[in-house]
Amino acid sequence: MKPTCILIGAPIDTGQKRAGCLMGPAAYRVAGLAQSLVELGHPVEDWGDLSIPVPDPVSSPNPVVHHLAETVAWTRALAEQGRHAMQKGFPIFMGGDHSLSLGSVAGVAAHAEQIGRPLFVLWLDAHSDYHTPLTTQSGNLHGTPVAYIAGRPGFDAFPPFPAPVPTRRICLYGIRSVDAPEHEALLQTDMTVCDMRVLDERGIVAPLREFLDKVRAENGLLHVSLDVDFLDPGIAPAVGTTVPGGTTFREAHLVMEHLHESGLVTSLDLVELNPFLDERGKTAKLMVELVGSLMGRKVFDRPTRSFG
Ligand code: NNH
Ligand code: MN
Ligand code: MN
Ligand code: MN
Repeated sequence: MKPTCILIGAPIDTGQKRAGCLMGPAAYRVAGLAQSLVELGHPVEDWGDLSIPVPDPVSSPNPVVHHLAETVAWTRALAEQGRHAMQKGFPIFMGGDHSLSLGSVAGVAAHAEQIGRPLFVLWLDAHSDYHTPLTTQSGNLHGTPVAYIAGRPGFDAFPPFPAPVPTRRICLYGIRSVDAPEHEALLQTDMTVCDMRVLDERGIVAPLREFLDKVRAENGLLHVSLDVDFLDPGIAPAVGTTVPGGTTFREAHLVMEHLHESGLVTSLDLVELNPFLDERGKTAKLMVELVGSLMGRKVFDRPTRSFG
């Protein structure tokens, strides 16, 4: 029995400064995400869009940080819903900007701890998102979730992360924009950092296989966080922070196909889609197709693959 996909919309715009990501969940629905999953044989439950209460103000020690109270409120709401969804099936968190993952991964981590399995995180992104609210220079909290997940200090306004993920269980994949304070902090860790240079030299599959082998060896849960800017802006223009030199159409599908074949992925974020910047739904449709590959769509279905 294929797992039930649980769609959770999180119309969040407050983790960065360009309006439009809040239309993301609607765009995924219009692009046919649920229908595509049904065609692949997955039961689908759409739990609708989350919302937050008007948040109590919180003060930030770093004056450039904006929308801290709203982001904390989203984090709480997503963590609770995410934990609940993990008990019922395979959550797909539809953003919304990447500040969504502060909450989605918190919920997934709480579940992993409860069932006593280690959580691994695969971060498909142009950026490392390893700032804390203290180190960010833009003040945009979408640049901070990996630090929260890893248990870095500086998140005092947030609920304590339920079970911080050791950095050796986190893999950044496709990155090509890292700020100096993030770089310095990352060098102090044993995180697997597959920047674009690594993928250019080694290919898109080999480093992924190595990470998946680690997940398998420890019987881990695997959360995948897919930022639209992982993709090259030529194929995925609907994102506020385009960085040239991203993954191609085939590379991205190949990553998804390998993730499917691994059978290890247990939850997914779709983040940073800004439909206001899209070209006739091109990016939304591509993201839906990529989810299709991740959930089992194949170009040609052979009983076995033997590419080594
Ligand atoms: N590192 C930059 C910042 O913190 C950019 C982050 N932007 C992203 N992350 N889109 O994925 O502001
Ligand atoms: Mn703002
Ligand atoms: Mn990101
Ligand atoms: Mn990014």
